[in-house]
Formats: sequence, C-alpha cells, structure tokens
Amino acid sequence: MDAVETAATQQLDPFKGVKKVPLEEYFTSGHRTCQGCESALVMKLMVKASGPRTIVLGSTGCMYVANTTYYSTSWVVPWMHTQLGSSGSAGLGTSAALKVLMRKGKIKEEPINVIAFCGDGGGADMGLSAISAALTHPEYNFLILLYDNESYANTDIQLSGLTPYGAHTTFSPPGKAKRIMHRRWKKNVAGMLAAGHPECRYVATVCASYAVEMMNRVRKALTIGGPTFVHSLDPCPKGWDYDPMLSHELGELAVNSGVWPLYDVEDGVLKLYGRTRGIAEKRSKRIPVRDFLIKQGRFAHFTDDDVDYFQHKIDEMWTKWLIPGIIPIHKDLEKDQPPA
Ligand SMILES: Cc1ncc(C[n+]2csc(CCOP(=O)(O)OP(=O)(O)O)c2C)c(N)n1
Ligand code: SF4
Ligand SMILES: [Mg+2]
Repeated sequence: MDAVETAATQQLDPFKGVKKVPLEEYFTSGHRTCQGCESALVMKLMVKASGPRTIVLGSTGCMYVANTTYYSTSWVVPWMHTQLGSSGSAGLGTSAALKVLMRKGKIKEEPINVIAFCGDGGGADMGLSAISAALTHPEYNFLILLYDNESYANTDIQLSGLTPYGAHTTFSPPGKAKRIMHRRWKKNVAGMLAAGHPECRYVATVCASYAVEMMNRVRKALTIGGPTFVHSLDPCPKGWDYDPMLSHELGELAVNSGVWPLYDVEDGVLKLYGRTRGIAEKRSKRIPVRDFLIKQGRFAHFTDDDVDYFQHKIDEMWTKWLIPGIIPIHKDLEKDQPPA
C-alpha cells in the first residue's frame, strides 16, 4: 500500500535542560490575562518550543480575547482567531492550504508549524468532533493544543466537561439544600483521543509547572508530523480561586497527587513520564489529594467526606485501571463485577 504523502516537518530536537532553551520570545508583552495565568505561560512556552516559523490559530476563549485586545497583541508569529468549536477544522484547513500553496509554487517550500489551540470548553465540549475528524487525516501536519483551565473561563467560569467533581462554578454554586452541584467526573480527553485515532501518531498530557518537559512534548508532536494532540492542565487563579502566586505550585500538586497523570502515546506506545512515572514505579509517593484541593476556593465547601470521595476516585484510577489514570478499563473484571 502507498504511504500517505505528507509535507516535511521541522526536526525539533528536545531541549536538554533549561539552559538550552532559547531566549527569544514569540508570545510577549501586551496581553491582558490575569496575574498568574498559567494558560498564558502555556502559550509562551508552546511557541517558544515551536520557534519563529509557526502559525498559531486560536479558538475563542481567554487565550483569544485577552491576547488580542483591540489593536494590540502579544503574538509575534502569525496568528488567527477561529470559532469556538473549530480548532480541529482550522488546524486541518491551514495545513492543507499551506500544502497547496507550496505545491503551486505560490510560497516557498519549507516546513511551517501549524498549531491550533483551544480551551476545554472549545475543545473538549464544543469542538470535540472537529478535533476527532482532524485526527483522522495523516496527510496534514498540525498540532492541536488543548489548554485546560477547567471551565469556560472567559465568560465567567461556567462548568465544562473538564471541570472537576464538586467544583464551585457559576453554573454549580454550592447551596444550603445541595452542597455538591456538579457530580460528574472529568472526561478523559487525551486517553480517548489516543485510543480512538489510529492515524494520530502522537498524543501527550503536559503541565507547564514542568516547563522543559512540556516544551519537549510540543517539539516531539511537531517533529513527528501528521495531526497530533497535546492536553495541558492549567491552573487558573480566577476560576480555581487562589492567590496567583500559587499557580506553579498548584500544577505540581495536581501531578504529584496523581490527579493529572503525565504521559505520551507515540505510535501506539504509551509511556508515563516525569513525576507520574516516579509514582507508578514507586520511586515517589502520591501526595494526598487534600493538599491540592485545600488551596483552591472552588473546593472551599468540601466536607471531609467530599475530600475522601475525591481521594477514593483518584486511588481507583491508580489501582484499578488498566493503565494508571489513563485507561479506565478495570484490571480484574471478575472481581469488579457488581453483585448479580
Ligand atoms: C458558538 C459560541 N458559543 C458561545 C460563545 C461565547 N464564548 C466565548 S469564549 C467562551 C468560553 C470558552 O471556554 P474555553 O474554551 O474553556 O476557553 P477559556 O475561556 O476557558 O479560556 C464562550 C462560551 C462563543 N464565542 N461562540
Ligand atoms: S480567567 Fe483564568 S485562564 Fe482566563 S485569563 Fe484569567 S487566569 Fe487566565
Ligand atoms: Mg476553559
């Protein structure tokens, strides 16, 4: 069978330590995100990792609105806004357009990185089908980066499919009659996309608290080519309700408590990395989930029972799942069957 014809990608080798990271910035001053906004840091690191020959496309949300306020922008590379649910379509369309322009000789033939970002609302809820469709096209090179601040933040913190259990949002305020308004568990987007898209050669989860590891996942995705997907968990001082100086620490707590496992799936092979790998290999201990929850006002209404429930769910993810935190198929099917 003929191999699919793809355009060349840039060879972006991993940064071997923080001292090897270039000083040049392609997302710079002039944005109006909140103090301590981790998603803004993700934008900065993402495009630092990809370099100057990059086109960034962004769906509606904080990272569109706050980064392109009337007549000003912090983007140094070419950038375009796209509709809330269409990061998948925008990434695919832009990559296809570049390919055609190069084939017709209208622009120079060279590898250009295409990155389409989306929030959890735009990516995991509204735009999931467009992302899924985009990931079935191996002939086009582009990366979809989902920055997950766990709410529709830009429109004042509404609940999304990635908002964690029990969190206080404007759609799930705790009340006297009902303390926990949001009872659904967070969707497993990276796992679902990796498992269901055999044409997609690379899927990863990242956290900007581990910046070099995060940038290297972006570089890997862009080097490997075809449609790729990276999911980043981003502490958001406004929506998570904490002091902005704690953003970095909250990212670390999410990873070290096992709430946010770090892994990548390359050509169907899954590898845990960083702290997550240390936990899985029992070199370091998972810290209590309470340490992560207690720092955030969105969980301030939690009782001990609520914290225990959250911990129980995370423990289950680590002990019962086929792959810790990633593949929610129980290991021991017989034992886990409900009573007849
Ligand atoms: C089709 C559509 N519906 C609703 C909106 C209003 N809207 C703009 S930004 C936004 C929130 C997006 O949330 P998310 O994708 O998580 O990004 P965040 O704001 O959290 O960065 C909404 C609902 C819109 N722009 N388009
Ligand atoms: S609301 Fe959250 S994601 Fe939006 S700019 Fe503020 S800190 Fe960043
Ligand atoms: Mg969001």
